[in-house]
Amino acid sequence: MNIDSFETVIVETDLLILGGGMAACGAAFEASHWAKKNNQRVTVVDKAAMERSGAVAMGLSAINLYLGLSKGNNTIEDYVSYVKNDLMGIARKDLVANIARHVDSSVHLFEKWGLPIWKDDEGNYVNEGRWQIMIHGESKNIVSEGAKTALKELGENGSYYERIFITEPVMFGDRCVGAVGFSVRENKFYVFKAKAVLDVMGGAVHVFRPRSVGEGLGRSWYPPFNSGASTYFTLKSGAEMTCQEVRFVPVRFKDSYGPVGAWFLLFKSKATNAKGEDYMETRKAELENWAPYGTSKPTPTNLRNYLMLQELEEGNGPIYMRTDEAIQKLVAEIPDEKEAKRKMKELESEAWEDFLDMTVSQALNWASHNIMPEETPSEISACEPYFISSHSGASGAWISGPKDLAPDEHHWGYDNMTTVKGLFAAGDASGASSHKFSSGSFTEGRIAGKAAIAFCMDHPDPVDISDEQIAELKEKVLQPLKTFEEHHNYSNDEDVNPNFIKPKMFMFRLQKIMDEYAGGAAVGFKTSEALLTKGMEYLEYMKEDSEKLAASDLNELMRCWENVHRMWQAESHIRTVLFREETRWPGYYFRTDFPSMKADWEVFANCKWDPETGEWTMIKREIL
Ligand code: SFD
Ligand code: AMP
Repeated sequence: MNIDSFETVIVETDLLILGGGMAACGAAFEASHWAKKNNQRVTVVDKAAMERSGAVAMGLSAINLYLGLSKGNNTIEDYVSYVKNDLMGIARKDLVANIARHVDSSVHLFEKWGLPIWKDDEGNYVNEGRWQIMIHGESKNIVSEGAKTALKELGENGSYYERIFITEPVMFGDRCVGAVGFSVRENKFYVFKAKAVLDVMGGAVHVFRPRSVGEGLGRSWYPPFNSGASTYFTLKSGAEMTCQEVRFVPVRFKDSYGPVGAWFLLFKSKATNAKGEDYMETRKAELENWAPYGTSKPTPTNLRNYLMLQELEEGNGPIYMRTDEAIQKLVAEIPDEKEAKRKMKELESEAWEDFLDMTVSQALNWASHNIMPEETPSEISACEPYFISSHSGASGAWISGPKDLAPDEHHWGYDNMTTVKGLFAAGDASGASSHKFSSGSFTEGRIAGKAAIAFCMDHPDPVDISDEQIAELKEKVLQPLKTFEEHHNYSNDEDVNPNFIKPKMFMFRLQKIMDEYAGGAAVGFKTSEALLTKGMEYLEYMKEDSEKLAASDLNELMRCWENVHRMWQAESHIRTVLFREETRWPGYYFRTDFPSMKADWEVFANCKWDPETGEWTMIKREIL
């Protein structure tokens, strides 16, 4: 592919929203409202089609954040302490409270737009758990339609671009003034000029070696197409990051990655070892070692994992989700035989719908193994680590909180602005505000979208990006195509060539390093300074070899950049796990050289990369 054939497309806007997922749709909806009032332009850019992009591409079976404030079911303080406890004390109260106070209105919006939410006989939402309500799957179609409609109502001031892969931030001194990327369908290089940029490109998957292999390769819980673009974008702009060590290791139905929440919360199911013992009971003494968080209810997600890992280490696997016992128990509670039969039918369909709504491959796994959940338990296991701050992880950008809730140290002008002027973040791209899920990410996008429009109005001057800057970035972004073009005839197999490395091979090597040295699934999530330092050594070679990535077409060009983004996520993770000299989230990772929690590490571990010097700085930030 001849890179000279690439046209350069320049798009000017006011607010540039990078990503087309839940947070992006919230931002597009809210920002369009304020942009209309103030004659501002809003542009959304997604690497895929918004109806089917991001983590909610397959649909969801529940909305995992709804407080029911108007009904007095819960208070914002309840939710803040729940999140702080689940993350072993490490959370920004101001950010979590800001999302919690607005999220119910977003859910009501989804319902108004047509999302079918389960209702009981009195018309109340059916709760899966204290914070979670059940839905019938197709939320992303409905939410993206709402966002696109809002943009259309802006007329020519509203636009969205799909199938554009964003790679780099564009800086003007200490301010972010845009982004560059390329079409994954045509030979076009895109330059977006903007007064404010909102990074909402999701989390990172496949940084660690996945459990799935061969015919199952690519199967994961969080989507493989969220590849760390958010982290790379904010790091490269020089923004401060937080909680890069706080990965999320979800426990899932084995091999097909089906979620467990509905089984534990709605069906009240138990998980046991192969002998049928409930390890959350038999091992609860261990939780004392992680007080006060370990002894609070519910038990933090990582500690639920940890007790299960101890069972496996002692050879008591496999671990089973007792779907059979759960359903039979619910049916046994109904004395009337006819009513009990009707309930059994209802529970069977709810059990299958849970996965057909969200993780179809789990339903396929059951079908292909002749598993009837009401008769046969299913194996569950801890997956490979993910970087997703909207669930029970916390990694993302360090952002400004709301003036009325944040301590002075945590507010610097505009809600959700990073430490880089004009650059905002939300959803999985912003850190230390866990358990926001689809509804909370949408809501945080709304908060950031409104604040970013205010920033645009306070900075009315058009931004400029020089032709030299554009030429330099175009050269860099398209380099893998040039490398392939120059060398692919050297050998008779396009994938084996001493002059370059193909993206898939590059990814396999990165995943191997992270799995073996940074505490992946293969080593029981254990690591130490010695292992991490060795891992960093190998990452240095990866950085050198990334200069030799080769792409035979646009799809491989995207794969090249996805893996460069993953490599940066990997580095910020290793550096921060090294920096935090304690073990705070056993079940996510365990430092064998610092096997317990320490009071002097009850802080945020932040990091920063300096675009001028290429130096990394590690920073401790107080929990306020
Ligand atoms: O229970 C670029 N999530 C669930 N949330 C719920 O509320 N209920 C559930 O039931 C949930 N379950 C669940 C969930 C996720 C997954 C994968 C499964 C099951 C199987 C979590 C939510 O999905 C999650 O919290 C939000 O979606 C996070 O929102 P956001 O906006 O931070 O991320 P996104 O939606 O993935 O969007 C990212 C967008 O960025 C685009 N993108 N665009 C341009 N250039 C690039 N380089 C880009 N890189 C990425 C993507 O295309 C996407 O549009 S349960 O199991 O947790
Ligand atoms: P998951 O299916 O693991 O993605 O979880 C979905 C929702 O249920 C999230 O809000 C989890 O925090 C919650 N959840 C899952 N398992 C449990 C459990 N054992 N106890 C309490 N909450 C849980």
